[in-house]
Amino acid sequence: MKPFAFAALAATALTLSACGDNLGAAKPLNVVSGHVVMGATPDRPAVGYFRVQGGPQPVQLVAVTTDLAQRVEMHESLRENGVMTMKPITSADVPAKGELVFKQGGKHLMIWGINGAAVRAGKLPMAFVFTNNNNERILFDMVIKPAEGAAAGSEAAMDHDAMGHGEDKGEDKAAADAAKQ
Ligand SMILES: [Cu+2]
Repeated sequence: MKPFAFAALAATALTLSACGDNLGAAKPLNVVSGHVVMGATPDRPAVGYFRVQGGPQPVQLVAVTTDLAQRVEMHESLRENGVMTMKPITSADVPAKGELVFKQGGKHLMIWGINGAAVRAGKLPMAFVFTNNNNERILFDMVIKPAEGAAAGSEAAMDHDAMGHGEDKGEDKAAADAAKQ
């Protein structure tokens, strides 16, 4: 093959692959939105909600962390025998080209002891850790919102310390919340 012909072919291949990438429009794995709602009182945990856009491959979200809070847990709210309960989860699936949503009444973050400076700044920088690429970490600043008016059924309205441990007080409250719906 003559050098000129080789160069021409290589250029064609480059053009095609660039074009293919554009047409494929494969969206990358990413955190696209998210916010934190403060607890009704300072000793109550805040809750976090967010949306993850799935990439070309299915992955799992295995942790959400921050340096500016004492503790973060992933939870899932469930209705069992008419009673809302919640339990910690260790991972959540992000389907390929789909999405993972943490929202009120479903999967959510519980966040204890958010740093006062972060609250005043109105944002909490968080790292989302996934199973792909040796635990890819995606950073996202969660907007911090004040406590809601303790809406029935919201995680903020629940007694998280009692949830899932069979304590009577929390379950009675959850049952009362469930009955209102
Ligand atoms: Cu919870």
